Amino acid sequence: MKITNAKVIVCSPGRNFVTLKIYTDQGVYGLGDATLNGMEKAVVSYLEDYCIPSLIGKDPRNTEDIWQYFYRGVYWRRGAVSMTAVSAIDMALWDIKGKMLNTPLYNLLGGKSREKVMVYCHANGKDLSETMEKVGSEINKGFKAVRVQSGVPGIEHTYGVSKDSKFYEPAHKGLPHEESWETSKYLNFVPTLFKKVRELYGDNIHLLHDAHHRCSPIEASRLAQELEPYHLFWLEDPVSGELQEGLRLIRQHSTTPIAIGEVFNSIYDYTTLITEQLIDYIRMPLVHGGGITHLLKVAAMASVYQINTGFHGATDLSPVNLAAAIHFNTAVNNFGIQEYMPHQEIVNEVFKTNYRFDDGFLTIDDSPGIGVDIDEKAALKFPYSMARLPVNRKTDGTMFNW
Ligand code: KDG
Ligand code: MG
Repeated sequence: MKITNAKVIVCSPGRNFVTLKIYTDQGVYGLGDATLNGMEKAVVSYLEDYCIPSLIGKDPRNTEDIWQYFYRGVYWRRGAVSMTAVSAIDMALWDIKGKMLNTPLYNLLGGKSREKVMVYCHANGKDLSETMEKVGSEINKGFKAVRVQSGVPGIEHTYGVSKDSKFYEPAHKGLPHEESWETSKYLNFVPTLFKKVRELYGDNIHLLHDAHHRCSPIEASRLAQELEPYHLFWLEDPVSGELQEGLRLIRQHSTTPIAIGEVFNSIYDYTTLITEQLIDYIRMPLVHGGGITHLLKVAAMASVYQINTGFHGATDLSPVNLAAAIHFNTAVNNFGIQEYMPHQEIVNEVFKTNYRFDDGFLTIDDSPGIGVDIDEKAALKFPYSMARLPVNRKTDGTMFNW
């Protein structure tokens, strides 16, 4: 069996998505998500100019060898752009494998460990009272776990708060726009936010929060400690991922569970954090973390240390990634939770999906492979539209983490 061709499809039904389609001499094709928010074209170029020419003629069943070819075989390894390309290739090959064997992807990953996967949604509002309303409406939709973000008094922009009340989309058309930030105001406010949620909605709902890389280790330690009475499911990205030692300080001060790694792209980003048990959840998604082949290894390593998965699943990860993640989450023993931000309706004009949300859980049907298809004609109606993630400055103008 041979790979005969591959192409990259870029479309923008409401937001940009990059999809890799790999063709074989058996008439079966596979799809992989290659979307890297705000850097889409860099991945397109890496795939088209460097990867696809080397893929042609390879046997698509050799997922391990092809993964190693594009990772170990490459001198300039890792990095978000190249690992997103590797992820897309890997995902598409597993899709082909499932289709060839006429079985859903989860059967190739160990079969079902569970029937459905718990997801968390986002609730956010411009202030405390709007956020409380949103939490209530998400609980009414059946969600068992809610990520709570709120506008902070005295700060102009806060991560995770929608400009319009329907959905949260951090990328803006054109060049990056600038946001402003003050950590001290944020730190003073967040414990009040969670106190209020627990007062209004009780203890039977899982609560999550994303600090989005904006605290120093000692600030994050204070936040994690002050949130302890509200028993968070997790505190996400309390410090920036590069500073792994920072997680040690947080651990020394708090029992709030920690999730990290939506911007990671290799097992080497995780080895210290896993083996020293400095974290509780793996955020690195299939689309940026080397695909199924690599995440199976990361999840296996994490499982030894009783660390669970909690994959990134914002709307900038395409339905192909989400479906692949549901298969993965259905199969691995140490599944924790899956982030779920439903895509806009218009996305369904391009992607034909095979998953279903019901009462706080996602399930996947038995279509072979990943089970998502792309309507290329429909995709043509939505050409790429330049959009970038924001940049962030402290209120005195100092460049900061977004
Ligand atoms: O493109 C960036 C977003 O995916 C990211 O900011 C979302 O932090 C995020 C999350 O936890 O969903
Ligand atoms: Mg996040």
